[in-house]
Amino acid sequence: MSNHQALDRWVAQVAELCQPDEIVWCDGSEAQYQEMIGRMLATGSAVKLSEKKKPNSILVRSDPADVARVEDRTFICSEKEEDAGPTNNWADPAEMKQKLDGLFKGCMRGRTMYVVPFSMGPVGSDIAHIGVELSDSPYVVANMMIMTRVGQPVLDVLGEDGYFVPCVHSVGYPLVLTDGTTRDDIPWPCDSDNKYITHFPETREVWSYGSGYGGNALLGKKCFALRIASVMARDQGWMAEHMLILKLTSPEGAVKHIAAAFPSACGKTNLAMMTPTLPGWKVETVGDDIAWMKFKEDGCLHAINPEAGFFGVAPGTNYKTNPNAMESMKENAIFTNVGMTPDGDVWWEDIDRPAPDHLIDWLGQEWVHYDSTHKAAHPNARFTAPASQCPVIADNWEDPAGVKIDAILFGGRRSTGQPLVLESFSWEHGTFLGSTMASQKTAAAAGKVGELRFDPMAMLPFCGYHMGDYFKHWLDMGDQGGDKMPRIFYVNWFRRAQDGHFLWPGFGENARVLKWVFERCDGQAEATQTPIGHLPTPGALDLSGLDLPEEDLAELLDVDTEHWLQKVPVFRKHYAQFGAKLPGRLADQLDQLEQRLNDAT
Ligand code: O2Y
Ligand code: MN
Repeated sequence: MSNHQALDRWVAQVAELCQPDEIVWCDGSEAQYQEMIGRMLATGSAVKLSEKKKPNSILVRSDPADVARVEDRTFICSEKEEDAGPTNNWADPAEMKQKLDGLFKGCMRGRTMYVVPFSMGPVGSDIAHIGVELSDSPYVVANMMIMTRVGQPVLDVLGEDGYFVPCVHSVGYPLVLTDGTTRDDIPWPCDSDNKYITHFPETREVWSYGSGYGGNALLGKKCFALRIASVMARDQGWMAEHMLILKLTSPEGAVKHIAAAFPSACGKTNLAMMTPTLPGWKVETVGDDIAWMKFKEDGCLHAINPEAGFFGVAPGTNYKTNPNAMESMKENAIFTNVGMTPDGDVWWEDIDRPAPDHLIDWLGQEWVHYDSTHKAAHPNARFTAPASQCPVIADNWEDPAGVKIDAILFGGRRSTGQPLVLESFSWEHGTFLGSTMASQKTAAAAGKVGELRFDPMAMLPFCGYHMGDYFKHWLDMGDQGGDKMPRIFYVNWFRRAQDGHFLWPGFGENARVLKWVFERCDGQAEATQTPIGHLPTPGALDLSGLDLPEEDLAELLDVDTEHWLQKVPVFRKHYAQFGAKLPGRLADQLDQLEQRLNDAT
């Protein structure tokens, strides 16, 4: 029970529907975290890792049918279909509520319903917002305790009548069936044929059924902090974005904060924790996935990371690609769907040590290195780790006032055409760049590898309303902020030469691009105007100590007019789907691009 009558009433209503055996309120304490781990160990949901190798850490293996976010089972249930727009699955809210009523009825029989009051952002920050997740999964509770701020301090801020976003989650595997028969629990309960990840933008609710995994079940993350928050942000005049936030310090000690939107699986966590190769430059992490930005008294946008942990992809993460992520998960971590070595440690593909002769793979089966035909870890295997354990976490990462954002980067995977970096001509042109953002598909997403998929502002799976209205919101924000808005850049670390090699080394060398961005914000670094934006002059990028062939640099900064002219009709087709909701100013931006390209030929 809390002091908040509406909250207590809602908890009682959901309990009446789901019929759990007991209700437990989460206080956010270490003892309660250990209680969740203990419950998972007892039911076989989790395996304890070696205290020597990974202190206070567990491994969890999911059902093979429940391994990732499910975009085709994710619904925006707005009153009007047109408000969900062409990029979302829409469902009628009344019909969906009826369906959910059927699914949730009795779904927690034989289980405990946990009440998880959580703050997205530092507790009490005026950029933060509160949610309450009701879930029947100890795995979800433990993850939420790492990923968000949970417990009594949140209820204290909520007081007697504070606002919270209600989030209901069930794995959909009751232990007592309707006919009264009982069944034993299983390591990863779910209802994989009946997943529904549903959002109600008008009433700002989330109902998630059938999956226990990541973004489907940790409802503070994608469901609240992006889909519902994007609606709140539109209505209240702020921004909820799929962006990392980093703090960049120059050798002279000057600081700028940069937010960056890249599609999923394009290296956001690596950039947020990067170790610069340029002497004297420092990158520190404020957040690796989501940014909430509001105007403050100075007229500038200030951002918080609404999360408190990382839910990062394990495969490919190692001491070369991201030593700070490796250090962050050294202890007090939850690993999901990775391999387990005989000495009780974790292993995954491209970790920086060879596979032992044998291990237990993510399916829980014996895996023998020399004749293995499948991967030891699932490609979407994850680590959950507290952000406070990151060696380069910024000292101000929990500042309730947020950090002033100086620059926004857009980017994606583009093997041709897109230069290493460019700066937009204006906020409006930057909005155009974000709205036409596209990335080549990786093996992680459905579809042909290498195919270009538009992912405006990296929000395609996460915008809770019509994308055309979302573009308008960006323009409105720009109108409000005027010349105090962050500068907007577009970066591409993935351009390839004719022979297929990557032209840019990436990782710590990306600091050279960040330095140019930093200096542009101060009106210092040189740029040339091209039809697609301002590009660094050949001498403006600091390439000292980097053995980059001259022809590679030329190609990285080349603007191929023919390539871009071919893109214009592709952009027009992309824009056409937004119909009358496409802001005229963006259609004008596209016309102006075409004009500039024609003038240049
Ligand atoms: O597969 C999932 O449920 C996780 S998706 C995810 C997790 C952390 C950060 N970003 C993402 C994403 O898909 O963008
Ligand atoms: Mn993400």
